[in-house]
Order: sequence, then structure tokens, then C-alpha cells
Amino acid sequence: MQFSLSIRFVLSALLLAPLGLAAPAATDDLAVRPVGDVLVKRLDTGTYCGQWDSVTTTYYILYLDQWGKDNASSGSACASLTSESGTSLGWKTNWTWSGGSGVKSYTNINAKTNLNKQLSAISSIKSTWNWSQSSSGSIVANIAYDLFTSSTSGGSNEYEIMIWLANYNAGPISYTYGSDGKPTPVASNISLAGKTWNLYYGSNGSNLVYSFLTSDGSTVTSFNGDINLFFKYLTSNRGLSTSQYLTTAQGGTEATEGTATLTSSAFSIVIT
Ligand SMILES: *[C@@H]1O[C@H](CO)[C@@H](O)[C@H](O)[C@H]1NC(C)=O
Ligand SMILES: *[C@@H]1O[C@H](CO)[C@@H](O)[C@H](O)[C@H]1NC(C)=O
Ligand SMILES: *[C@@H]1O[C@H](CO)[C@@H](O)[C@H](O)[C@H]1NC(C)=O
Ligand SMILES: *[C@@H]1O[C@H](CO)[C@@H](O)[C@H](O)[C@H]1NC(C)=O
Ligand SMILES: *[C@H]1O[C@H](CO)[C@@H](O)[C@H](O)C1NC(C)=O
Repeated sequence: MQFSLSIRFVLSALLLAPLGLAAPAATDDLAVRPVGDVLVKRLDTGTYCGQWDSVTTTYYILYLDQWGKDNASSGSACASLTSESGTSLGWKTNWTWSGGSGVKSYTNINAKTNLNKQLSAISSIKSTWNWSQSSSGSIVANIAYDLFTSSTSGGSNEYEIMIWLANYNAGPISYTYGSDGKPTPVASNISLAGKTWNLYYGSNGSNLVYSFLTSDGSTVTSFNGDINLFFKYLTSNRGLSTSQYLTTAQGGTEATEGTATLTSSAFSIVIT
């Protein structure tokens, strides 16, 4: 239709003129469409509760990942995105699980960009995570980053690096345990990203798992630091190879038992 074409021409001329670009021919519809798509893009703030539901944004994917759901005698988890500002996302998840052993769900935000670089080629993994949690009664859960590496680009996971910002009656994977039945660290009082951490090491049958937990058991409700420092510690001190590829970088909550709502006001993972 002649009318709509001329409107498009005016629109594209207006939008492109400030960039100093030549206005495309009236029939060059493609030149307009990407601009229009950006203008109408809205964050999907719907509530998702399906076992494997996901929501994709510009830089991240929200995964429900209720992988141990069938082990629970009852329960469910839901999640939604609440805000997006540049690389910073707001999101929340509510969950309730009872019965069974093991983790029921790991609702998480997964970084989409700059993955599959070798550790030697990564200069930083800057992250902010501001959150609060409300729960009723005693819960078993953590709030943690979870990053995976492989010896090949996009290959199957070999190592898993966890940074626990909170531990509610849970425990890290470990080869060694004390006489009190608690996992024992392989290194203590490691200063990284403004906090002091103990490191645990073990296998969960699939991956060799390094877990950093705060040395004093404190909760970190406002993390702002470079996760690459944790990798540098492991490559310098624990023999993790710098040729490993970072395949996955995510942060979320492993929920085993109880009822809680985790609200993250700002979450970002930026790999460079
Ligand atoms: C989580 O919140 C949603 C929205 O308020 C609600 O529909 C759902 O039942 C809640 N789920 C759980 C497990 O608390
Ligand atoms: C929970 O369920 C998963 C998936 O069905 C299974 O692989 C796992 O062994 C179960 N874990 C426990 C602790 O029962
Ligand atoms: C995160 O919380 C800290 C401490 O309250 C605050 O200084 C910072 O501005 C917050 N960051 C974002 C991105 O909201
Ligand atoms: C870690 O630091 C704490 C507090 O300074 C100290 O009590 C503890 O002995 C240290 N642990 C080790 C294994 O060095
Ligand atoms: C160990 O094994 C899984 C593969 O089945 C991983 O996907 C999972 O995240 C895992 N991690 C921990 C900490 O148990």
C-alpha cells in the first residue's frame, strides 16, 4: 500500500538521519524493522512454574530447572523476571519442597554471551548480585554461582566452580569429612573479591566440584566482584588448567527443603 510505504519512508528517514546514514529507499522495509523491534521489545515478567520453563532476555536465560522435583513428596517452584537495565536483571523465585533427599530445583540466571572462551583468554567475569530472601521455618538451600568448564569448546562439563553467597543447612560436595560429619575444606581463609572463603573439593559423580563458602559462614547479600579471581586462584593454586573452556556461568538457588522467596534486585554476569 502506497500510504504505509510512505509512512515507513518518513520513519526510517527520521530514525536514521541523526546517525548520518542515508535514508533507504521506500521499499527497503528491512532497514526499519530492527529499529521497530527494539522499540517495542518488552521484558517478559510473567510467572513461570513449569519444571523446565525458561525465559530468554538480551543477555541471560532464566531457567526453572526443577531437576529433582520427582524426588519430593510435594512442592513446586516458580520464577519471574522483574526488571532489566543494561546487563542488570531483577528476578525472583518462590519455592516450597518437602520430602525426599537431594536438591529439587536450581532456579538460575544463565549468562548467554562470551562463553566458550578458554580461561587463559578471559580477562574478567564481573558480577553484581544484590538479593534478599524470606523463608518460613527451617530450610535447606543455598544461594550460589555455578560455573562449568570443559576441555573442549562447548564440550561436556568436567569441572564445576561454585561460589556460595548463602548456606541454609546445606553442604558442599567434598571428598573429606570431619568426625562431626561435616565436610572439611582443602584450603581456608582465601581472600577474594573482598571476602574470605574456604574451599571444598569433591566429585558429584559427573563433575569435579570446587566450592567456595565464606570462612565465617556469613551470608553475602550484596556481591560485587570479579568471579575470574576465583578461577585465577584455582589455576594458580589447585592445578585447574587455564586451557579449560568456560561453558556455563549462572547464579541461582539450589532448593532442597522448606519454603522461601528469593528476590534479586540486581543480578549481572559480564564475561570479557
Ligand atoms: C509463587 O508465586 C506465584 C505468584 O504469586 C503463585 O502463583 C505460586 O503459587 C507460588 N508458588 C510457590 C511454590 O510458592
Ligand atoms: C533425584 O532425582 C534425579 C532425577 O530424577 C535423580 O537423578 C537423583 O538421583 C535423585 N536424587 C536423590 C538424592 O534422590
Ligand atoms: C547493590 O547493593 C549495594 C549495597 O547496598 C549498592 O551500593 C549497589 O548500588 C547495588 N547495586 C545495584 C546494581 O543495584
Ligand atoms: C582462619 O582465620 C580464622 C580467623 O582469623 C582463624 O581463627 C583460623 O584459625 C584460620 N584458619 C586457618 C586454617 O588458618
Ligand atoms: C553434579 O552433577 C550434575 C550432572 O548430573 C550437574 O549438572 C550438577 O549441577 C552437579 N553439581 C552439584 C553441585 O551437585
